[in-house]
This record gives sequence, structure tokens and C-alpha cells, in this order.
Amino acid sequence: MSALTDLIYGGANAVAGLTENAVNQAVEQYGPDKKVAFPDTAYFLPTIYAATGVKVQTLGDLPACVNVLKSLITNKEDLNEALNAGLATAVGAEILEALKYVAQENPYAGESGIGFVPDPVIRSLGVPLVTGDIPGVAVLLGKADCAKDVADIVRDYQEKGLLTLMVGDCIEQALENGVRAGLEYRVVPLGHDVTAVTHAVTVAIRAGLIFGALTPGDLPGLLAYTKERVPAFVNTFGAIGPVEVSAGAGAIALGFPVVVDIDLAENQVPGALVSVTDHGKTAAESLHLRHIKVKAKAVELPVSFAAAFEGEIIRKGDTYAEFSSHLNPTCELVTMREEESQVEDGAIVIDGPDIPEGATSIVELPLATTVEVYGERMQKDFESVIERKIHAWFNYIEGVMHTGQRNLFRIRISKDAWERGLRLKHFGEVLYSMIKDEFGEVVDKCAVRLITDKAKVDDFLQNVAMPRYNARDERLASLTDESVDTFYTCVLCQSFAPAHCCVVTPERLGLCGAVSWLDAKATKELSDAGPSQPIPKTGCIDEKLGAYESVNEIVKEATHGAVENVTLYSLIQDPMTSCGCFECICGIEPLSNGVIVVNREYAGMTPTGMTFGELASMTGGGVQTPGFMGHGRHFIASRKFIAAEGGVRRIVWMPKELKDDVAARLNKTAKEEFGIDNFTDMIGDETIATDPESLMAFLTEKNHPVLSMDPIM
Ligand code: SF4
Ligand code: NI
Ligand code: CU1
Repeated sequence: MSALTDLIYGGANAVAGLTENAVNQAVEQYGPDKKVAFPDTAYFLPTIYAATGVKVQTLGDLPACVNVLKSLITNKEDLNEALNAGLATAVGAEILEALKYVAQENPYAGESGIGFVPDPVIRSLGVPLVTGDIPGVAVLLGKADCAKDVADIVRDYQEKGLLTLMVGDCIEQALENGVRAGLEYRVVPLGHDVTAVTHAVTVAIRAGLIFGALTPGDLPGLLAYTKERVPAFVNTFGAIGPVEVSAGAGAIALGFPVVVDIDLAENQVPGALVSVTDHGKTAAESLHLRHIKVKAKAVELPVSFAAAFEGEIIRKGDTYAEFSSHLNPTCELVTMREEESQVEDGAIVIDGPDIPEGATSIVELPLATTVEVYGERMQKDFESVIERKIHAWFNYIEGVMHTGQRNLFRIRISKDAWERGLRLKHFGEVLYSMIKDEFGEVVDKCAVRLITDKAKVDDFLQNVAMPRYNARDERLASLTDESVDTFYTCVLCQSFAPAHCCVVTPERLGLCGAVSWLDAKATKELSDAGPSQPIPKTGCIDEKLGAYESVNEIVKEATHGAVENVTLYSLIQDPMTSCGCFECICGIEPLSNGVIVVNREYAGMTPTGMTFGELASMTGGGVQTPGFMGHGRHFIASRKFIAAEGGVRRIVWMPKELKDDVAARLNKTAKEEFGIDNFTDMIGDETIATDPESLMAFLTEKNHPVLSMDPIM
């Protein structure tokens, strides 16, 4: 037997033995009826569920899984057979980790790792993955001979936008060398035991279940999905024993190349298991092996500039300078100019005092971030599309936090970034470079002026920015589905959900919440063959349902025949499909005859008896599930929200945070469309009821309009 297959089988057999013992012991200790589950998932033990279709719910379900696991270990001298044994190791690790959750409610409390990654987190990664903001996922395992090397590699991945998942002592090695960890930094420590690698594996597997509409039990389908659609790879550090090698074999079986930092000599498997002994080359070689392309950086700064820093929070005590609407006039505005000569391309001007050097307390300044663009194909409608990106771009700067938009925002620059040389002019460079990079098709010329003179900011805010915001709001309010003759598709999510297509209309944004009709229109202008294509509004079949021949035709084509009929406004009749990254889901609440709406962030129970995760698992992967539908937050207050079933009047329950967030707009819609006052006061939330009976009592007390409506189905 070759040394490699020898090692794989050795590890797989060892894990199988450990798993069998642990399962027997747990059954003995807790009894076969004891529940076993990972937190916040609708996919049971995901590897077992996806590979075999078995829904493990109690300890008594596990012995049969152990037998399946053992049957995968054939000990035959053949690399593919050995890779299957690697899958057995993955299953064993999953069971061993699940048993930790039987013994303790949160076995990872007090650990530097987070353990199991909940479903909503995976859903939230959908959009950045499809847009290439997260170009790939790195799984780091083990302990390197040099801690600083690990930190350098993680930082390299971070700067390239990758998501890094870490298992083992490499976690401390990175943290001790200044790497900041957390989902917001795209660096997530999973745990120290080698079995914690299962928490990386199930992320890939659930991606298939959530977005790919995989049939549980379809193992070949699963392996094809992870290989083709999940851009992950593994780096191991330090000496690796049989267990690590067999876990690596499992990764290879899923299509993820493994780069080790020891010399494997003839045991390497080209394209799949590779030795890179120079840590300086680990990252580049890994990306090459997985064919991950990283967008070239459009801008050079004294600090990092990457999507990985988007969620970074800068506390007051760490702040060097701040531009805050609470203390000073502020605004940001992108305006289009009609004449080429009006815009001096590349001009970056600071109009007013710059941030002073050597300040001993927080510098507070006014700021008007003004951008003027000219382009032959530029349209006024694209101003807001570009302007909204300022938030993301400024946040990409390491050591900078941006919240808010328009005339209400706060920007903080950290002391650390300041010391490293970040200055105000760099903000101008970021805007110029990113606008040229992302909007080059429509922007020929671009000039940035950062106004910090208080009187000038005030003047600009009152006389230029506010009137422009108001004009845009009027335009948006007049943009209805009736007023336009074109809708748009968005198929960006097809890289994960091949059968999914969003139809974006002025009153119905994409379900991820990130693509409005204006965005889709701009996307079409930016890239002719891109993810958004126009749908002429022709061949109306049923106005109330929002059924159009043209929509059906184009969606059918865009989904390669997977979806034949789609309505724009119905939850029941051919509802729009879901990919998996929806912000909210709505579903029928049968007792009240209404619908509940739940957002991804809400982890508690709903009156349907299902959590967000469980509801979400009912739809996704481009499948139509009448009665359940993913949608964007903003859609809730739309006149078109399930208009075919009677509109927003059907909403009977929302988590409190969501209800409060949409209250003003939702109340306005309810009043305008149905003459209902203070509608949200009639809608339940988790502080009122989480079961249908108490909810019903509340609705009756409030005389909720749904009580006098026709049955929803
Ligand atoms: Fe994905 Fe739809 Fe959002 Fe496009 S609009 S990114 S397809 S969820
Ligand atoms: Ni290659
Ligand atoms: Cu999506």
C-alpha cells in the first residue's frame, strides 16, 4: 500500500473507532431518546443529511450512521476509495462534534473558536460570494513552526477578501500576531480539536442544501456541487498525523485542494494534495490551485483596502478624527454633469482645513463629500447607485468606519490608521479609483472635492445637496411598476443557485435587498451581457397576480427551463423563486389566515412553529414553494407586497426589531392603500406571542383586518 493511502485509512479507522465508542458511551449515559442537534440549523447533522438523507435527531439515530461511516472505509488500495474513507472521517468528526453539543449547551463558550456556524450566517455570505467580494474560502488547520507566517498568510487572505476559517493552534498564532478575528473581519476561528474542521465542511455542504437545491442523499450531486461551486481550499501547518491526512482526503473528495507545509515528496497528488514548504508562497499557490481570481486592487493606500474591513468598528477611544452629522454639517453627493468640460478628470481637492497633525483629542470636522461625474452613457438615475457605494468603499479602508448616508453620516478614522499615514486626500483617491473601476462604462470623467470649511459645507448642503436628495425622492416615489415599461432580471446568484432568477421591478427589489430596479438598470448599462437583462413589460396575463408572458419567457430562458411561470405579486400562485440569501421570508400562518414575516437576524421561534432557519429551508435553490417566499426587507412596505393575496393587510406577525424598522413606511402604505391607521400596532411580535393561539387572541383584540378577509388559500 502506498504511504498516503496507508495514512488515510489509518486516520479514518482511528476516527471510526473513536466515534463508535463515543456514540455507545453517549447512548449509555443519556439514553437513545436524547436530542442531538447543532444550534440554529435546519439541516440536522449536515454532512450525514446531505450525503445519506438521514435526519439525525436523537442519539438513537447515530449507531446506524456509524455503520454507514465504517462501510465507507474499504481499505482498498485505490486513491478514490481512500478519498471515500476521508469522507468517513468527516462524518466521524461531525458526530464527535455533535456529541459535544449533547454534553453542553454551548461547548464553545470561553473558547477562541465559535464551533458550529449557524445557517443565517451562511445565508448572509451569499451576496458577497456571488459578487466576488469574497472570492474564496480558506480553511487553515494545525500549528506552524513560525507563528508570524500564519498571521501573514491570514492577512494576505484578508486583504484579498477571502473568508478564512481556522482550526487548531494556528488560531492563537494568528491572534497573537495582531490578526483581528470575527466574521466582520472575515477571519473566523472554529475550534482547537481537529474534529472542529467539520464546522468548515458543513458550511460548504449547507451551501449546497441552501442555495443549490440539492436532494439530501444525493452524494454524487453533493460532491459535484462543492467541487464546482464552493471555492474553498485547505492549508495545513506543521506535522500532520493520520487523522489530519484522512480529514484532508475528505476535503479532496469534496473538491478542495489541500496545501501542506511539509515535504510530501512522492505522496503529492497533482492539483489536489500539494507541498508548499515556503510559507511566503502558500497563499498564491493555494489560490492558483483552486483557480480563485482576486480582483486587482484599484487603489494603493498606507493601510489595507479590502471588503474584509467593511464591518470594522472603531470606538471613540481609538478615534483620531471624526466627521459626524451630530456635531457638524455633513453630506455626500454624486452629481452628473452634462458637459464634458465641466469635469476635470482625476482632480482631488480638499476645500477647507485638512485634518491637523499631532492632535491630542478627537478632531471633529464638517465634511461634504462631493463627486462630479461626466459620461456619455451616464444617466441621472445612476447618481444614487454610485453614491450608495461610498458607504462600502470608505468602510473597505482599514481603520475607517462609515455609517449612514446622504446628509446623515459618521466617519471615523482610527489613530492607528492615522499613524500609518492615512490622510483625508486618500478618501478622494478611493472614490476616484473605485468609481473608475466599477463604473468606468458610464463614467468617463470624475472629480472629487472634499469640503471641510464649515460655511461652505453648510451652503453646499442647503443649496445643492438637499434639493438634489428631494428631487431624487420624488423620482423614486413616482417610480411604480405601472410607470415603467421594463423590468429586469438578476441572475447573479446563479453561481450558487443555478436555477434561480430574481425579477426586479421598481416596487419589488431583489430578495437579497442589495439590488433595486435602478441598480439593475445600471448593471445592464455597465455590462451588456451581465447578470441583469431587461424584460419588456408585455403580454399581461393577469394584472393582479403580476403575470406577464414576457416575464415567464425570459425567466424560463434565464433559468434554463427550471422555472416556467413566475408571478410578481403572489405568494401562492407561481411565487418568485428564492436562492437562499433573502433578507426576510414570509410564510402563511394558517390559524389567522395571514402571513408572518421573519428576518434573518431573528433567531427565536415564530407562530408557525418554525424558526427563520426552518422556514428558510422550505424554499431556496430556485425552487418555488407556494406559501413561502424569500424577499428583501424593503419589500415589506411595498404596495405590491403579496398584492394578489390582499397586500400588507395579511401581515400578522414580525419580530419586533423588523416591525419597528419598517413601521413608518408600512403604516403609510396601509393608510394609503387600505385606510388603516397605525397598522403596525395590530401586528404581533415575539414580545406578544410566539404561538398561533395567543397571536389569534391578540389579533382579535386589535381587530386586525385579516380577520374579515377571505381565506388566503
Ligand atoms: Fe441574487 Fe436576486 Fe440579489 Fe441578484 S437580486 S444578487 S439574483 S438575490
Ligand atoms: Ni491551474
Ligand atoms: Cu441570492
